[in-house]
Amino acid sequence: MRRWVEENAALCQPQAVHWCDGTEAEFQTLTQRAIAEGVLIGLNQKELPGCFLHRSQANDTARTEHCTYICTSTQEMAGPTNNWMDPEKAYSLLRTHFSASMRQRTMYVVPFLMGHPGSPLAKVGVELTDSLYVVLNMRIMTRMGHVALQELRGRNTFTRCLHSVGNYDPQHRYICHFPQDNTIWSYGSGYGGNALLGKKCLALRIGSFLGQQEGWLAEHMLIMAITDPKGAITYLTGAFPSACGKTNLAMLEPPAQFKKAGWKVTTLGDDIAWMYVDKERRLRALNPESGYFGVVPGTNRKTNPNAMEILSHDSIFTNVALLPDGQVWWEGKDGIPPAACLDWMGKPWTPQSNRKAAHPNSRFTAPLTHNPALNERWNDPAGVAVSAIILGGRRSQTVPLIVEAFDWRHGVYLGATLGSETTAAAAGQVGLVRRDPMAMLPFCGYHMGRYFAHWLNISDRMHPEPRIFFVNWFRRDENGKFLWPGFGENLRILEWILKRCKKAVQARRTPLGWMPYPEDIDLQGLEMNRAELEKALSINKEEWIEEALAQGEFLNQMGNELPAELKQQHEELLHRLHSP
Ligand code: SAT
Ligand code: MN
Repeated sequence: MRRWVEENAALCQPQAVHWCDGTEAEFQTLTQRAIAEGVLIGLNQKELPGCFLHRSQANDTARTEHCTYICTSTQEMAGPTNNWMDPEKAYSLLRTHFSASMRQRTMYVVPFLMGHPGSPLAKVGVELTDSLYVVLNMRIMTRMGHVALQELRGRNTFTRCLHSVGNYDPQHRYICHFPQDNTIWSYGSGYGGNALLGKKCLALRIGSFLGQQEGWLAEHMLIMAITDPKGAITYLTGAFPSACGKTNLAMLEPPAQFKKAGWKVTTLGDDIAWMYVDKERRLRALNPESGYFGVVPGTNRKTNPNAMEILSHDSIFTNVALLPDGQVWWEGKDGIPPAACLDWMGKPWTPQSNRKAAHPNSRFTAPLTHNPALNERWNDPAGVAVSAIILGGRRSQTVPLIVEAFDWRHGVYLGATLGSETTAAAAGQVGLVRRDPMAMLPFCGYHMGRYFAHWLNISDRMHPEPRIFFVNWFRRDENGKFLWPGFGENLRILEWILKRCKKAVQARRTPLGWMPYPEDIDLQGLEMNRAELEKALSINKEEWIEEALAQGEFLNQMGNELPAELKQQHEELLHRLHSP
């Protein structure tokens, strides 16, 4: 590792090299340095103790998927859904960019651990970066410093992560993954998913590649626990594309009468799940991260009270608006908009300004332990046994509120064909339906067809398999009104899921899968009647034949790597849709 650091220091030519130890004292020192360098702005320490604001470059506010590459020895290994670059070409191109890129800057050496100390699944990475913002965020999002070096002892490998913001030029931005070398080189961006290399780059792209070889799953999933009034705890994981409410679902606050009856929801993770099959043949999930990097806009006491608590102290805000009194504001916060503030770029803003004050992809970074509803097993290296997997997308039409897969294979088909409208979490147009299998389209580090096969195969080792469900909280009526209230009320759907897991409720067979009888969803206390629920659950066959054809077209891109089982699932779906 030392040799590798020296080599890269010789390449990037920083004026200093700082080895991070991950201590609180170091965090304080580096925070002060970040303020002095203008990387962080101190906030009102009375109202928001330990909180700071970071404003990114205006052109560096989201993941840039078109600059993200999987650099495997053949293009075929990366598959049809990834950008590919020849590794030699990528190394040589990026070497020219990294060359002297840290002149007059400090290179921070950030050892970090994804997963729990002592866990066989845990992975050690070392990120070399010239961004203090990255260092401070890595300290929250990963187990950083001494603990990672400790883990490195006795291992023969670590993920080599090299990062420089360069001059933030989007024309020269590259997020390159070399899974065969266990290496990540990221240049030209300081944004979370592009620059905190433990997160999407290691825990998902490199992770999924390793998972396929080693027989486990690295997934873009939340992990949550639901305690019912009898005290029984059920663990669920859930895959949703970025900015589709994963964090809100993971931290769900039960509606008042559910709370009174004894329902409780606790969180293990809000973004990434590593899952493996244990000796008892059960699927177990753990969260390799140690913090949240959550979307801020829309967060308030009603939509996510736990997140409001989490970000109320010792957290880093990115690209929110700054109030005159040193507090922060964003669209969808409780209360009325401020008369005046500084927007996410630091420009004066009033409600009359014809633009958002906070960036739609503005974020907070805070430790897991801030969460008042943190599940007590969050730090258990064995993870938790998963009873159900929930998949979902953002679809204003066509896709019903809830469907249960007939079996594991059908569930894999539902995941493989998941469609969702694009959001501000990635650069590009917002609101277009795109296929995002298992919400992993931007994060799968190898051929997507082989990833489907891996999902199908892993069930051979499981007994029983978790049940798989598909939800859509975002369906709207002809006037554009949401058909389902969402947020805490989603527990009403989760309750049905739990009953299905316990075989405590019947379901009706539909062409799409098992669906609830409307009377089995508890609507008490909602301003919503059965007819409206039926609308949220309705299936329009014509729309669905079109949808199924679009799914088939997407699957065909996998060519010879499309597992025969999924082809068959597709044909069976069409057959069911065409049956009277
Ligand atoms: O990629 S990030 O981790 O920054 C956020 C997301 O898109 O899920
Ligand atoms: Mn995510």
